[in-house]
Amino acid sequence: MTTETAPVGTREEPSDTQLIGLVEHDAARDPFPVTGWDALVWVVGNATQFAHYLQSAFGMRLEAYCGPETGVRDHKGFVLRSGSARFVVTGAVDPDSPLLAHQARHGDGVVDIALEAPDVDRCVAWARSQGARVLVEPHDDADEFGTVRSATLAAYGETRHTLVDRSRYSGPYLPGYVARESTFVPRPDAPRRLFQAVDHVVGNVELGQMDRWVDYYRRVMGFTNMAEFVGDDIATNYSALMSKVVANGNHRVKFPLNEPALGRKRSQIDEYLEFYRGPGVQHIALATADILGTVDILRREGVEFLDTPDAYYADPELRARIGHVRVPVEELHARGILVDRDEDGYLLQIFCRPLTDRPTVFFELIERHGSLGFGKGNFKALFEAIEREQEARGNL
Ligand code: TYF
Ligand code: FE
Repeated sequence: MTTETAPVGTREEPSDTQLIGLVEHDAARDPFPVTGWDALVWVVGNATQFAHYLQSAFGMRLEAYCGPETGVRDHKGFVLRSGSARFVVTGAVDPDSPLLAHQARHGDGVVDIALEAPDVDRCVAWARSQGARVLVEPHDDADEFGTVRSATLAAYGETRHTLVDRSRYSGPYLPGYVARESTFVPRPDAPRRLFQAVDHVVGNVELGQMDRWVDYYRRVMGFTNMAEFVGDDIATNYSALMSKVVANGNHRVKFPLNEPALGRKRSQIDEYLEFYRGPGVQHIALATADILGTVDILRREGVEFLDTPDAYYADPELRARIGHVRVPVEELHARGILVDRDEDGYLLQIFCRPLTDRPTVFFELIERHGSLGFGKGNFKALFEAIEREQEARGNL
């Protein structure tokens, strides 16, 4: 009730169920029980500065660090948090670090979508029986804070899934990392956090490979299809991509998977695949309880968003379809925030421009009000906006 009229920046934080759309799930009957995200691990050209950007612009807080000062000579690692979202940003220190080869080929990006798994050995045994490639066998890492058990599976491209059980560990991240606090001082008017959780992580795969990867997540990880998809019909008309979504049992982990479609123009997915040199993470949707306040602050910090044309908000069909949302449409218009409604409720969303020098990975902000979808009603406006950017880059 009160949140309907609360001014920007003062809304109360909803539960995870409201925030990201959780469902009931019996983990005991799951062949591959995954309970949530553990971390998104990045490899970047300059971890020191990317970690600063995630703090200064996106309001994340530093929690842990590894590097030469802690005995790690190869690279630096910064562990950043916002609500339940954990990002680990790594970058080479040693000129011979293997991280440099990865960064040279792919640019800055997400290398590991690490998942929280209460029984790593059971997951790996199941995954192996289903034909998954096990990159790192289940093993323990220990220090004075206890033991972490983990293993790593191969996913699309060079992306990995490390399965992490930290139930016997009380340290700040992993053995090898030490607790470290932000030296960054938030502005006095800044909200406690700009986003609360990771909502979904999208993968781009090569032409004809989407169904193979959907199948992989279903067979190997016991994930199920969610209703939302972009099929052939939409693809050829305007989107130039096909998309399906898989989710784990409780829906905390949601993976939309895109492949390029042969449309009128060069697909945005092809642009990604060219610049990332293969499949990889395309966007990370960050769940926020106050997308208006968050966008205002991000814009003030110089974060750039895709433009939404005025015609989007003037469209009488949109106005009729979305009905009543928590703020007047003018408030969304002023910020370029998109809105979509389905049978379960509505959502607000907006997309950042690419985060790095290459036109590859970007963030989405999403505020859910019952809708479990991904903004299907916005696909046309969104894909047209992406195409305008592609054209400006000379890649259409
Ligand atoms: O995650 C989604 O499905 C939405 C829509 O290149 C989307 O955020 C799909 C593909 C794309 C950008 C956004
Ligand atoms: Fe998305």
